Amino acid sequence: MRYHQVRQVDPAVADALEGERDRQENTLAMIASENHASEAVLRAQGSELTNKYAEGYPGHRYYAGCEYADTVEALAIERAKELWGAEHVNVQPHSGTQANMGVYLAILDPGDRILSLDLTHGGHLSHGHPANFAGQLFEVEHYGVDPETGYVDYDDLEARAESFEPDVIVSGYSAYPREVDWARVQAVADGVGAYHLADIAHITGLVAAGVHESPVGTADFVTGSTHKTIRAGRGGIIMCGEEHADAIDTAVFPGCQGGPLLHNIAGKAVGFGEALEPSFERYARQVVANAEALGDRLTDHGFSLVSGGTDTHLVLVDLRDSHPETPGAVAEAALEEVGVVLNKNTVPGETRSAFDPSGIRAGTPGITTRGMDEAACERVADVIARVVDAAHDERVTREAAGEVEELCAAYPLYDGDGELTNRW
Ligand code: DSN
Repeated sequence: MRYHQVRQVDPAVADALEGERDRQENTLAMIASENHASEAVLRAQGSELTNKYAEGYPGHRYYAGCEYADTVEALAIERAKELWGAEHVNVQPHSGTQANMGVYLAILDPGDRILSLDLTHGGHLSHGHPANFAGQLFEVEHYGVDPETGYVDYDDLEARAESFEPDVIVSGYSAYPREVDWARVQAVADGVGAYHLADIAHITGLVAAGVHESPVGTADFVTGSTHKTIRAGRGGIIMCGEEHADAIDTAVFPGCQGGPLLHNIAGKAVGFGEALEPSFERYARQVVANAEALGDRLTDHGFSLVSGGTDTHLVLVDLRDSHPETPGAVAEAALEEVGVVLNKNTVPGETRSAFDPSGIRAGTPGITTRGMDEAACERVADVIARVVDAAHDERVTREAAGEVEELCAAYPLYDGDGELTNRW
């Protein structure tokens, strides 16, 4: 039993942990921000570093006993520099949102201005939504995607930058299926004297593998999360040029965080090491090939994809034309019932609401980690189409659940030794 030590002291939690492992093994994780970390990453995250306080940075800590904490954090930084080619890296942010908070704190004062993509067009809460600290502390204006093409409207971005005069322009998105023109955003930022923050939370792995162009070296600041496409320990990261190093480090600690989560940083170090292996590039390329195959097949089934397709790890489906009676939440629930776990999502020009949106977002990082290829993704698209077409038909649901069970058995998440069976 994997969690026998937990079970001895806490059977209720052990049940939930075993249940979660089974859930991940027996369903298709298609929430675009999720992935499956290796056993080595999980072990590192569950290590004794959980117990250690190490405020400060390697070689400059406030407490004693930090020699191993220093080793782990220095390794994570060194490997991140190799993966993304950044001059300066801070691996302490507890999440992607904390990473963004660190950058804002380093460069903005309350009341300063952020220009970012609208949340319903694919942006993120931490880019200035009124319910988030970023929207509450700063003045925020949004640019959008072109309603016809679904691509970022860079002319709109430029026009708004000129009239709004932001202090920072945020690029990089959470539900945007296309590559971003970092150089174009940087040129706009330079033109209005703003900083450029590129948030690559979703595509850290694609950028590290060279599958997507990198904003590192172009944008002033690059933030990301470390557990999505990059598949390392859970948390965030900030990258920047040497000239901003002190401001960023001070903003993260003591600015907006206390002691770093060294156990998570150990997971980051291990995952970054894995991503430096040549196989990771094959994996990242397959993630995108799988998303394209998924999207093409969904299009064949009559679904409408925002921007008409994808260059990334995700597809964003606008259900309004093909399934006007099926909001995203209904599709999400019906698919969860058959073992396809994805999320309802707003779409550009949303006509419902954030809590009852018109679309679904499906990602391929997780199913690619379990070894799926384009043919398997087409089968998944067939399942999605059948279930969304007939969300309340029990016979369809039963058959689709059987198909998902077959797919999970054909592409098991773990081998007999409990290691990921990632075949890329
Ligand atoms: N919750 C993540 C996502 O799904 O995009 C971002 O923080």
